[in-house]
Amino acid sequence: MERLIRNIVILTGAGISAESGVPTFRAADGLWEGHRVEDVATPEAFARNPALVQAFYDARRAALETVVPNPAHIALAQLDQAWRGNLLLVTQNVDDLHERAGSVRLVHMHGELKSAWCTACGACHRWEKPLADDPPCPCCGRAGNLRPDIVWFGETPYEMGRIEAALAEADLFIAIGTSGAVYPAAGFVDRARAARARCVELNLEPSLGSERFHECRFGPASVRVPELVDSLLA
Ligand code: BJW
Repeated sequence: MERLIRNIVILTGAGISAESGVPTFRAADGLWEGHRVEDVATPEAFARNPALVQAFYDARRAALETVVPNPAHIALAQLDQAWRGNLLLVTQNVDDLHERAGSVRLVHMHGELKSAWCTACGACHRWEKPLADDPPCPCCGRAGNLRPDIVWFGETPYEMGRIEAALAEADLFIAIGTSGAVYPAAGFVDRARAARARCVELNLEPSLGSERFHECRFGPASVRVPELVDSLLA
């Protein structure tokens, strides 16, 4: 007998924002073209050359103003609004397209471009301006300590307790547009399987973890996600 679906956990990666014009990480022409992302997205790389890293994130933060949510973000927001059971949308993305589409039950496990944190006092601030000119922290007033609120390699992702709790109760786990190259997110499918959830992957092509899913549907997120949401709400 098929299990009744009440609790849904959705994991999104860079692929869901690709059709909005936000580059992915590991494509041939991706964001870190010519570099291994594991070598550059680290606290050590920031310590070596803070000006370069700040300029890179300033440019990506500014570029958010030129992109809009696509039908995949919009469909997930409709699901969030209509679904009466538990739902948690966990995004690895640092863009703000899920919230601009209207998703509310949302966790940014790898941080956000539009947030800055002060390494002197620990405060986090919503941030839409550049950081390269070393502005003072609005909380402690000290300059030169604000960094992008991005989870780099070796740092702890946000809200892991909430995510683990949702995975332990999941009936349905859906991974969308993620390569399965980065842990702990790449291991969520195993947590969901341990909870006996049905696991569905939506991706343009097979990911590193495809064989761990019960079902894979290949194609652009802007098509596959609205299809799946329609079937869940039918
Ligand atoms: C489409 C599409 C379309 C295209 N439609 N699809 C084992 C267990 C735990 C940790 C580790 C482990 N082994 C190693 C680690 C450590 C490390 C790690 O994973 N290393 C790997 C290299 C092996 N992980 C960490 O350090 C993490 N922290 C950590 O583990 O702390 C310990 C801890 C764990 C748990 C609890 C408590 C403590 C931190 C990882 C931080 C990752 N940060 C980054 C960079 C941010 C900087 C920046 O933005 O510039 O986050 S890495 C980068 O990769 C970014 C992304 O969020 C992340 C995932 O990438 P994503 O989204 O999958 O993108 P792509 O480009 O790889 O794939 C795109 C996909 O879309 C492809 O599949 C396409 O086919 C598809 N696609 N167009 C549908 N139109």
